[in-house]
Amino acid sequence: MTNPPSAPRILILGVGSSGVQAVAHMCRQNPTLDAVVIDTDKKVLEACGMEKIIHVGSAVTNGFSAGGDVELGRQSIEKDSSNIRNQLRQADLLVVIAGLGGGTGSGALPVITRIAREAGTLILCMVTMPFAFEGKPVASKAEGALKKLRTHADAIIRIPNETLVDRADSELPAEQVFSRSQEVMQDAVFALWRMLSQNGIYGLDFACLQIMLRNCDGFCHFASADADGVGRGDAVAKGILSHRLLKKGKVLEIASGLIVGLVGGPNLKLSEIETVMNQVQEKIPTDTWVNFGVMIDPAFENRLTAIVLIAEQWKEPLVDDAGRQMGFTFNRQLSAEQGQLPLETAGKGRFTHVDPTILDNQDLDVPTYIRRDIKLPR
Ligand SMILES: Nc1nc2c(ncn2[C@@H]2O[C@H](COP(=O)(O)OP(=O)(O)OP(=O)(O)O)[C@@H](O)[C@H]2O)c(=O)[nH]1
Ligand SMILES: [Mg+2]
Repeated sequence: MTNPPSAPRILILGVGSSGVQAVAHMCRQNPTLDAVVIDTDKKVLEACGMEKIIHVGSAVTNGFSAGGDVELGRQSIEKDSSNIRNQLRQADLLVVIAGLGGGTGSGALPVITRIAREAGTLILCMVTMPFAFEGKPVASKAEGALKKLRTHADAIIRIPNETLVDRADSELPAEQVFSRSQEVMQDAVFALWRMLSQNGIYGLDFACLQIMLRNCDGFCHFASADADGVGRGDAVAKGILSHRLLKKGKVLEIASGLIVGLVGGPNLKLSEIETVMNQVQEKIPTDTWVNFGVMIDPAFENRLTAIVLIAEQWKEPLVDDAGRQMGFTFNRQLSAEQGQLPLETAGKGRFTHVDPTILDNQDLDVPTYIRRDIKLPR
């Protein structure tokens, strides 16, 4: 699954122990995926079987996990940020995968997304939110990280662990339930790769994705449905409209942007494409930005798969890294123009009384984008 030369480079980053495991699982299914895993926990990295691993924070956690401490997770990644920056150099799209609620993933993700934004990379985060049984402190750590992520990520797909289980599932082996989030993320990653790197008969490309993600300024939702044989168009549409991850179709009603990718065999009919698209279109607001693509894959024979990526509107104000509210307002009309992050100079905090680093009459302690008055796009 390496990206063809003309295709955008998609880099998958697994962060923190569950992020490492999810990405290692994907790479076992498809070893050519371009992926790197990052953790504070040496044991997890050594056991994951991945080729590209980055161990962070050896001076902070001594090779152990961050033990649920978000601040230790943040410090660990800050100390090794140059390594991360190097990895991001050639990526057009960064897909960051983590479980929020622990120390490493929750502390590192806001830093990683900041670095990626500075590099101009399009950033999609896919994160699981804790089970209710993990308790309130874990939930609030995850929510805190999510708020910070919003500053720099172009889009975030949240997968609440709770939505992956029905009460009727409580007798299932835990391992089976836990691995469901890995499967959801894997479906989304493989679908994205297919959409962006294969030529369809009706195309979707990186620019479509970029326009939607850069303008959506909100949470995204992903779902896929699959059917075989006669009536497959109708079955796929019903699968999407009743999908658990789309809150049984309710998410479609608040979509501000929607991408639909259909993959079928050589006998895919126009009427089947219409069946899926019409049923989905009936559920979304009339001003939703919609784009779709169709791909023919001989291996699909009588099968039809639909994947949908839905951008939801943000309802809450943006906050910066320090948790302060920012004045960015969302323009619902999707356009190819980028907005700007309304960043202001923050105080130097505990470094207020430290001598500045002056070179060529410039204070290097002031971030470059402020010194040079560079507007950061979002
Ligand atoms: N669905 C699912 N979620 C998991 C699994 N393991 C962990 N999580 C979730 O991910 C969150 C973070 O856990 P980890 O990834 O282990 O934490 P970490 O980022 O490595 O942080 P530290 O271990 O504190 O350094 C947990 O609170 C869980 O909600 C798993 O196997 N399946
Ligand atoms: Mg861990």
